[in-house]
Amino acid sequence: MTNSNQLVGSCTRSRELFDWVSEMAWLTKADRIVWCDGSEQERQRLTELAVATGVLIPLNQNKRPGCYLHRSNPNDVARSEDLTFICTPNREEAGPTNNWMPPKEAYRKLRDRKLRGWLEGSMRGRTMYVVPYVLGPMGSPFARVGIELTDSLYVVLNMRIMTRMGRVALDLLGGSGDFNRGVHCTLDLNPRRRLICHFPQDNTVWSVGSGYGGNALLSKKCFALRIASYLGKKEAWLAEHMLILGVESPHGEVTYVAAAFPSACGKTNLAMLRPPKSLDGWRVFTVGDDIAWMRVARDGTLWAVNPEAGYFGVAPGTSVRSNPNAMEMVRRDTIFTNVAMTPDGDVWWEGMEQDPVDGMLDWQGRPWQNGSGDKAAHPNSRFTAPMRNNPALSPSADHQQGVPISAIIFGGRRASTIPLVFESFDWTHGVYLGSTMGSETTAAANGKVGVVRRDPMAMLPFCGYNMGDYFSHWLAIGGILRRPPRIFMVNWFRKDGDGSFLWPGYSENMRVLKWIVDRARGRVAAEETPIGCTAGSSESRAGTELANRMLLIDKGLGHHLKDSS
Ligand code: GTP
Ligand code: SPV
Ligand code: MN
Repeated sequence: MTNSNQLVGSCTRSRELFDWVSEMAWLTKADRIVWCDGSEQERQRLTELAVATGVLIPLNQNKRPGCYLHRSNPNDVARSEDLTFICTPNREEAGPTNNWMPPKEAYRKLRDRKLRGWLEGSMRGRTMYVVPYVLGPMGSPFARVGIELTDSLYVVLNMRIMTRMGRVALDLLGGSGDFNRGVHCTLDLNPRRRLICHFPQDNTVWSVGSGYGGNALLSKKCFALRIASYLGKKEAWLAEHMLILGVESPHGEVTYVAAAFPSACGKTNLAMLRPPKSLDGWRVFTVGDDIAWMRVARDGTLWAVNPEAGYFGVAPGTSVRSNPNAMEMVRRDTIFTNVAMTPDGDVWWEGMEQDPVDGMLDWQGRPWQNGSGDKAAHPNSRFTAPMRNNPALSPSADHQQGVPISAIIFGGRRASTIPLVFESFDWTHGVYLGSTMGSETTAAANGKVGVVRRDPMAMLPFCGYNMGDYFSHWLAIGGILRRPPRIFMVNWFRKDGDGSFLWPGYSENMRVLKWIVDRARGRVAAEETPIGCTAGSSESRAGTELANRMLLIDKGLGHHLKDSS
């Protein structure tokens, strides 16, 4: 331990960080402590170790330089909402939509010696990595420091892509004790000893028993959403499950839009959209693909930063046709999780639009037969890629103040009822639409897929406090916005009687984006209906087949309303 303690001492000027790391090392009885510096040498060293220990499988380095495959435990392939807890002194603070546990009970369960707490001695024989990271652009007044302690090499290497990780974070922290305290331990991956506990009052997250994505990369849903939403409520800002994009018109005018869709409902795809040929001259740039931190500026406008530095994106359905930018992005420096592997060491997944080749291994590493009915890639298989590799990355992605938001979009996955697009009458009505939003469940979380549930603002699994207070907070933010963004509802997922999508989606969503931008800039009229403003005559005048289809889908809703009234 002397050696590790020396290491501890030499790495931080923060007494509180030093004490906390020492305390956790003592609790978990980690054999070694490694402070991550974020350097390229470190990446190489840890990657070699991950390959040697079977954590990562090298892919074909000619085809995909710097790319690796990870196969997670088959019982650990998605977020576990039922094992995710908000631990506040009162149940009321967690609210009716969160699992709740008193902090004392959670801490006791995980660290009490007499009760053989799960973290006691949990890293014996293992290495504890200290992963310091920054959320938000470097130099931004909104940037925050987190430290994740983990015994998982996979987590370290993912965090390196997803955040600004290493020395930069310790430098930013300096002697301060203001950082998110994340403790992650893989344990034995027994689902009965799996728990993701958030302590908002302590700026702390303890996650045990899972090595998968949102359960284990504590910067993401745990800190940047659940804990940050709590901080946002206290400090008058918003932490949201939203992509951020910039739309550039043919005249070079850029409009920034934020959009909240539930997990696996199209954020990454919309954020990276490449417009269709028919809308020549329009361009979309990605600021963020999953999380937005938004503040009201002194002049009453809303500004957003993306706290992350990489994308943890859904693989299935990603193809040269649906998301060419993503396909380019994952050609290098990418960690794939639970995708299928071809005999020449490349990756494959359903919806890639490349025929599966013979001799593939499925996501569990078993020989896969085409036509067997089994999926080759897990439906929630993912890629972790640095945002720098995104050909559509916005030049504003690193702006310290973020970008000004002109429109907010809410959207769910709804086979029926909800039209393609409509606009709220005002902020309050928009908050109502977002808070009553429903969406069909997806493979991003454990449990049944395709069941409609309420998912307010796509935050049901991610709001770190009482959902009722969260709605009030949105209304209060509206009260201090002098120029509130317009709020829209979209649904790319309406189906016809045969179960086919009515709307082509993907690049064609640019048509809807264009209408939203034109509305936000006040240059196009809309039709007022009982539910909000719709793209009426103006779009049909455009006369294209798709514009008419857009209108037809909305007219479908008109009939629905008439039928039910
Ligand atoms: P998380 O990372 O879980 O938060 O998901 P996300 O919201 O970023 O979803 P993503 O863009 O990764 O899309 C999820 C799935 O929806 C993929 O299989 C996509 O192919 C599919 N999808 C995305 N956009 C569209 C669309 O416009 N139409 C249709 N039909 N499917 C879409
Ligand atoms: C989501 O489920 O919304 C994700 C993936 O973005 S995870 O990080 O696993 O939560
Ligand atoms: Mn997400």
